[in-house]
Amino acid sequence: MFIMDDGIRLNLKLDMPDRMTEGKCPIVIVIHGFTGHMEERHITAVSRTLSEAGCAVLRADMYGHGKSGGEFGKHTLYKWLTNAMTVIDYARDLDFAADIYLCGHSQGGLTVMLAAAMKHDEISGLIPLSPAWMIPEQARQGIILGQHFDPDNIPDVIPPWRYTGLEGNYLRVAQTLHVEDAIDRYHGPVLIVHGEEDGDVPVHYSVEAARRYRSARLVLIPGDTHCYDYHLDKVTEAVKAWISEQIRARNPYAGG
Ligand code: FER
Repeated sequence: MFIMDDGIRLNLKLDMPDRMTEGKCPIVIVIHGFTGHMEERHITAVSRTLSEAGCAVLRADMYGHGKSGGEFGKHTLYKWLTNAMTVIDYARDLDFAADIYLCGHSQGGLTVMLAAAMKHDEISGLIPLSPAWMIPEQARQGIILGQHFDPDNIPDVIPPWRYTGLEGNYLRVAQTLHVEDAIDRYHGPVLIVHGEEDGDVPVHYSVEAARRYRSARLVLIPGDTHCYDYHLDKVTEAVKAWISEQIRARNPYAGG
């Protein structure tokens, strides 16, 4: 289904939980990474696990990605953030939605970290998966996707690499974001999962984020990559255990 975000069409997919009691359930918004989309293997696996654990799951394609509107080359983190806020508002207005959780992978993990800070009063828990929260810091240092650029003279189009056509405005926006402030503004429970052999986002960023959040659990997956090529089952296991604890903690008298 599609919803509109100020003229941009956002592709959403809602899956209801396997079991539902009393007509209400938690809802988890799940956001893919840079160049990703909602049907990627790791996104669908985590979403499925959340449904099995009793959550409604709302997957969303962000601006310039998947089946949503906008051009890839014109996407920025500001656009993804306003998209995320629109999706959160949509979820909040669903009549079966109880608590709202956010989950995102990589650049989607960064997005949900920032969105949770903005909507800290509405978000019951946060699941950044291998979050790429170094993007703003590296944009200030002059690094993107492992390539160097002059951070004070940003080109109109980011020098060609694996992905073509990404405009310099992506970097100008990223340079303004300060993720530490966002971490400090969110006090709810957090689960961070990261593969120890991640070649795209170094694992130490998650160690640092988990230390900085007021209430975080960190699950590191030995031998695994950025998109969990080897141990996706360990990711879903960690997510299932954590979300079940959150649901139980918030509904102490519920059965099951
Ligand atoms: C970068 C490192 C990682 C970057 C993006 C990522 C755009 C994100 C990857 C992902 O979302 O999977 O320098 O710059």
